[in-house]
Amino acid sequence: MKNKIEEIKQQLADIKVESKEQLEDFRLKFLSKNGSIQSLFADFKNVPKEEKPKMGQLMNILKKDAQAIFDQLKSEIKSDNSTEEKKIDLTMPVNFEKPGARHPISLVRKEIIDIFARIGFTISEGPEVEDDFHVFSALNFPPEHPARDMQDTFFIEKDPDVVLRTHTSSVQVRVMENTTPPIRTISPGRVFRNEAISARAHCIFHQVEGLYVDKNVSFADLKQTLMYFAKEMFGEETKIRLRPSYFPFTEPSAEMDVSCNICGGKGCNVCKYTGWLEILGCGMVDPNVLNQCGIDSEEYTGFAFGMGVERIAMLKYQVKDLRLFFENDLRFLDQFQGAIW
Ligand code: 2U9
Repeated sequence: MKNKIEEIKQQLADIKVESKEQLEDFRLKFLSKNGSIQSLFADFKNVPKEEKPKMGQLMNILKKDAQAIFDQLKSEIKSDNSTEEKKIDLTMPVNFEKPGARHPISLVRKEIIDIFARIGFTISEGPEVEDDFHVFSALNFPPEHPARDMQDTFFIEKDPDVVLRTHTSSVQVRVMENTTPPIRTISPGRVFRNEAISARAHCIFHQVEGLYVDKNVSFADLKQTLMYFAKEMFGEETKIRLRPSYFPFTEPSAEMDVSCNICGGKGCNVCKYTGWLEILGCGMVDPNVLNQCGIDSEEYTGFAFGMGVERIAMLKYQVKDLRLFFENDLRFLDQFQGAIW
């Protein structure tokens, strides 16, 4: 009996357990009902009476030790396995570094572009540094118009013919110069005006302008196109109204308001209790402009419109100060959806 105990002790000292399967083998070999330690107890009756107390003690110690070794191995295998599982778990969500997101102006710009793209408008882009003709003369600005003044326009060289564009209409002038109607295009882009920076104005901002030139284009087409835009942008229940206005490049001209999407037209502090929000200017392209751009105003008519992207974004996101769009404070930018993938 003593030899058997020593033998089992040695086996316990030599054993190597590295997996759940080997742990189970260990349990079966030493601790189970048919295991070697239990069989010692079965043989206990054959131990001479005088040796029984000593042998009983040794057997109990052996059993306890074997159980302690088993428990220790079990806990080691468990923690080992859990780190291994973590390493290879392909279903775990990836721990991305913060990936960045689109700027609110980019989001709104894209939304506007998509709305017009759905009804067949193409996208046109052009230079930010322009000449006088494409920014002013072609668009019917008289020589003494205040917009041509240094107070309103940035000149970047001594040459008064080189200006930063004050609107993206210059892009559409270029499209008209190079295209035979029908023309259906929008021109999104950055524009520059020599203005004092405030909560409502900035010297750099973004516009989307639209132009449609074809035979028989009417004011009714303009109105319907803008109503479609307003409903897509601000919701199906949105109403529009057009107020007469003046621009050198359109005749007749109008400004468009949408019903306030905050109070539904009832009146609130966003719409200054009028129920309406001004969002864009528009009109029928002045025949002089068509002619200047090489399009026969006897044959073709057109409508045009223009809007400031910052203004639309301020209304959409309830932003009270335009300067926030230019500061790139992450606490501000983090509030907008629009991951970059
Ligand atoms: C061509 C002919 C006419 C574009 C137009 C407006 C009216 C307008 C302003 C809105 C806010 C500029 O960003 S803003 O300050 N724009 O009110 N823009 S009609 O008319 C054109 C464009 C191109 C060849």
